[in-house]
Amino acid sequence: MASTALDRPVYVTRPVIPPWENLEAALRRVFDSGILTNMGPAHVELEERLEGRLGAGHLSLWNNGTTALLGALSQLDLHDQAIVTPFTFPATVHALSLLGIEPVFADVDPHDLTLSAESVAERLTDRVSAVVGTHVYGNFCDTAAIARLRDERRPDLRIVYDGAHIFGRSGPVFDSAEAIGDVTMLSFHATKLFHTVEGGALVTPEAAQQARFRTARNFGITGEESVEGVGLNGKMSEVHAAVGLAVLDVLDAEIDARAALARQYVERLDAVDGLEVLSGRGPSYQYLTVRVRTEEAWTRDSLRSHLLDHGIVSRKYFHPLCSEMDAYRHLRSAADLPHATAAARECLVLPLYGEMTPDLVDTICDLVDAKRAAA
Ligand code: T4K
Repeated sequence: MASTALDRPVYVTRPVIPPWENLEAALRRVFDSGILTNMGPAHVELEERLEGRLGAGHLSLWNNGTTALLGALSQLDLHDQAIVTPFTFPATVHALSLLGIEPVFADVDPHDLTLSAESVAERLTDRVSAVVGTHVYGNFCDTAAIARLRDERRPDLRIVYDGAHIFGRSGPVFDSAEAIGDVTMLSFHATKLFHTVEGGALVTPEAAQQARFRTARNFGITGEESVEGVGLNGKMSEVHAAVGLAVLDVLDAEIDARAALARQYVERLDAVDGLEVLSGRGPSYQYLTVRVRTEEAWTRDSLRSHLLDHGIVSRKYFHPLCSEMDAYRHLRSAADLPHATAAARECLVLPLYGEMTPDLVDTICDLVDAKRAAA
């Protein structure tokens, strides 16, 4: 067994920190220019460079993923209800609630844990104005099936994706406009593979919609004396954009480092009886997720505690389900979500970040092996 004497807790992730000289130069350019926010040169450059990596769609930068989602939903003429996955970060459902849209939970696909198109079909009534799915651990929802459902049953239905985890894939983010839906939100939080410390973006297939989102993130202002519609302050500062540019310069190196570590993890963990490896085979290297089914002789929680005893801080993304949270558990749709409920009890995200050493991955895998052997 590799040494388990760690000099600090090992967290589920560590932010990508570009070389200090690069950061310093990027920040110096911002402060020397005197333009600190309101879509300055760093912001413009970052939007262009990020859009260049998308493969499809038009991008607007925002100050975090949650505001971006809120801004997007506010521009889609939603009313009454939206079908949403419960297996997501609270921000996805909160954004609907904050706009007065009642969430209707649908179950997830038992294999990739994204919103199940079948379950959406069962809950689709005239009261539903949107479907909001989350791409989980870098796996996309079945965007084609959800688009088919809209085309066949409700051409007016809005399709929104929470893609907080999907930027920073090797290769383009989207392979078609359909994969974007009406809009996809991205998060650039410090814990994401690509980050701007705090930040986010909206991607939409239409340039006209991109323009509407850009207006909405700046209070609805369209000119010195004109304000169109209702908007908010969703602008990313020049400081955050400059950090993003420096992170972008080292992003491919980070992806390569994580891909190598993930290969090592997958090779070792695939051999562990009663453990499924859910992510880590690319093209996304945001998370390395494993699953221990409740019928096994060991549990996800006992594995988490064992790792924690040895200084390894894994995370239960996403637990609790949003449908189990105080704000939502009273809803009728919060019951009877068997696949999401199982996922929330069985999934564990293990540390994955470029700075990790192969020895550390071996140590973690040894701990998993030891826990399994003791079960
Ligand atoms: N939708 C989905 C599906 C999301 O996952 C998220 C965010 C959103 C929407 C909302 O997007 P944003 O509005 O945030 O852009 C973290 C992040 O705060 C959150 O952004 C992220 N999802 C979520 C999955 O993870 P916590 O509560 O787990 O964060 P925290 O502080 O416990 O960080 C996790 C670990 O990362 C820590 O144990 C240590 C390490 N860490 C963290 C930070 C912030 C660092 O090493 N350095 C750092 O600066 O939510």
